Amino acid sequence: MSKPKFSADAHLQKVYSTLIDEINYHGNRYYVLDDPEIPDTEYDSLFKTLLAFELQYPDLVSSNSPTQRVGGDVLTAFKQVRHVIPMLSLNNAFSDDEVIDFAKRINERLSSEVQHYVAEPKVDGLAISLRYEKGVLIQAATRGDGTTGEDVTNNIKTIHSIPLKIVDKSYPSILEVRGEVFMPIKGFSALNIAQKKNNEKIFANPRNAAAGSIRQLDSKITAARPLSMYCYSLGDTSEFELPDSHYERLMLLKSWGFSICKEIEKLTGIEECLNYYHGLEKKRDKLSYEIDGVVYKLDSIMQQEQAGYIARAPRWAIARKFPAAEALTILEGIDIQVGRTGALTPVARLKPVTVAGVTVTNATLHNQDEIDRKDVRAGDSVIVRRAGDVIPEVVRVVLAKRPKNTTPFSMPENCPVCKSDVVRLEGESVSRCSGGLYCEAQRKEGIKHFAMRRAMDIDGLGDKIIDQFVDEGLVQDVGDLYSLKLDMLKGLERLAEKSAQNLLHALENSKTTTLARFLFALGIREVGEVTAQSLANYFGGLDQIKNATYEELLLVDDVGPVVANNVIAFFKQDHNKEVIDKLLAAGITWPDIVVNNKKLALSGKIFVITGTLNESRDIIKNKLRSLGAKVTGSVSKKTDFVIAGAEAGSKLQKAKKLGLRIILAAELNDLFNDPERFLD
Ligand code: JCF
Repeated sequence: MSKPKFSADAHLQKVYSTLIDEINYHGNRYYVLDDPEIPDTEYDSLFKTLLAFELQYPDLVSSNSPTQRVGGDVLTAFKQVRHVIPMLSLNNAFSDDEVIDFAKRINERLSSEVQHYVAEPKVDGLAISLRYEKGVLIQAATRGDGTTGEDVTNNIKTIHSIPLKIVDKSYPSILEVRGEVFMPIKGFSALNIAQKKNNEKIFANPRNAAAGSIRQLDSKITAARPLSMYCYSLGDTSEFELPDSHYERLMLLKSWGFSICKEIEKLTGIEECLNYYHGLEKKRDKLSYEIDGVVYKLDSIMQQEQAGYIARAPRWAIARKFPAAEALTILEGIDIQVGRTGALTPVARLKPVTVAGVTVTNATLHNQDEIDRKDVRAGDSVIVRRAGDVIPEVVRVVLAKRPKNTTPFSMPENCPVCKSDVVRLEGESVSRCSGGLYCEAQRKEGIKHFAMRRAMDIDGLGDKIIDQFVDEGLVQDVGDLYSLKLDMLKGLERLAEKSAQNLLHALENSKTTTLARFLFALGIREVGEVTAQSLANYFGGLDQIKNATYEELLLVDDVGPVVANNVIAFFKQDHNKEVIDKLLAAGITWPDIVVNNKKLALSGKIFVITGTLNESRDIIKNKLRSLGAKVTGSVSKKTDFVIAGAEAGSKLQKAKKLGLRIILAAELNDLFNDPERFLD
């Protein structure tokens, strides 16, 4: 028998990985299962051994070693991450009846009575998607707009309850796990005490603290924050036999080392779901983390797929929200805000009051009709309500406390900023300033929108600075921003030389963007981030969008007649054309989307999907789009590829006639794993 060859390297590697596995095992018992097997001192001693080992053999240090959770390089910005499968939002229900309606709708849609639901607390944090390849955490991203988020991998790695590596033997080689990152209440209180002592920002609530900790360019700061994560679903996965039950999938995640909320239950019938909510309502104060309701999901994945989606939310799930917190205060006056599109919004100026831990000084009154309906007047005592991150609102007036001599409110006839006429169209509830870009308020708001993080992301160009630029006549519209020079900024209040330099730098950086962000930044009416992304995906270039006809625009996902008309009207206006030309001349560009430093393999390729496929069309479409491809509905000479499922009909015939490249269902996996092979 031949002796095995002795290799010092292999031996050291083995010692090292055994030690890592042991520490990970105990870390999981402590941080995830909350059931440690060994005393803390012993854990610390194992950890010290690992540190000593790594000090001696620095070449062996692995990025998934538990010592690498401490945070590292300081970033200058977050990279963008395109989600292969979009991160969904949830529809809300505010009463038992609305939950019962949800069940009825589902039963009707599936033509059978749904038996099993899974209920879980709706944790108040921020949604994160973790991507594992071959069991190793390689990327973590925020939800962003659901389609594109930010790469926060370094920060997420500092969270102890998130495995850096999956220990179990059997898992899909590509695995995305989604969940909520949150800050436990105790940790939040301790953090705020420390922040106060160090004269640092105090966080309003655990959710803000969690979000602020994750959006940190310096991961060492994140590492010092007490964060945790509960996982609640899967995203993209490679071929793997997964159970058909959502509950079983969660248990599988748990066995892989992920943290699952202990309160999650599999329930039978909608009655049990209602009881679960009322039980949790009682338990709410005893939980160690903040929740704002309950999430119900159909347990059967097959039924989930049958139920499908509406826009960005699944039909197979609903969030039952706890009632929002309310407080009594005095409405001192009603101010008018002028928005980007000239809409006038009445805003209640309130005597400051604390609602669920947050000081509220303003509340929206929406519009004249709302004010009339509630009969809100200056001087009234009012109940204000604040739910999660929505703008506080005035619920009602306490008439018994109304002082004498109040008068009903009515919208001004002239814009409070530019004095132009205020108009209110037939059948509309909004009053608008007719001043357009003559109105300073509208111009300022347009620039603020442009600079927003989710738009051009111009760091340091805050509201106050924008007000100053417009007031001083330095900037008329967004096109002027890129002509700002250091000497023009000298002597401005709030802008020391260093900040001015940083701002010019940020402006320069913002020039490289994406088409979707640029479109969104332009502020076309009703073109939000999602619509901007759809337009960018569909048309691929600005010129194509500029020249698109009404009919073409209607072909885009979630573009209806109103948006189509707004887009056309926007690009028709000479002023807008000039601004766009100025911006492009200043050097604004959107390179092909690059993911993990690779140009997207299917960039610019046009696909048509036909016939029945194993995976849902939406998923396939998203996978194609995440590789840069465009998916259209009809086959033409311009089409590059046709994906043909079972029973493909006329489109396949046409594709064959045109001699197009046809991809069969069986080839789809190859296409997604190695798209380059399909490009000759
Ligand atoms: O805990 C949450 N905030 C939460 C958010 C839980 C869930 O199960 C969710 C969610 C958002 C979307 N599920 C989806 C699909």
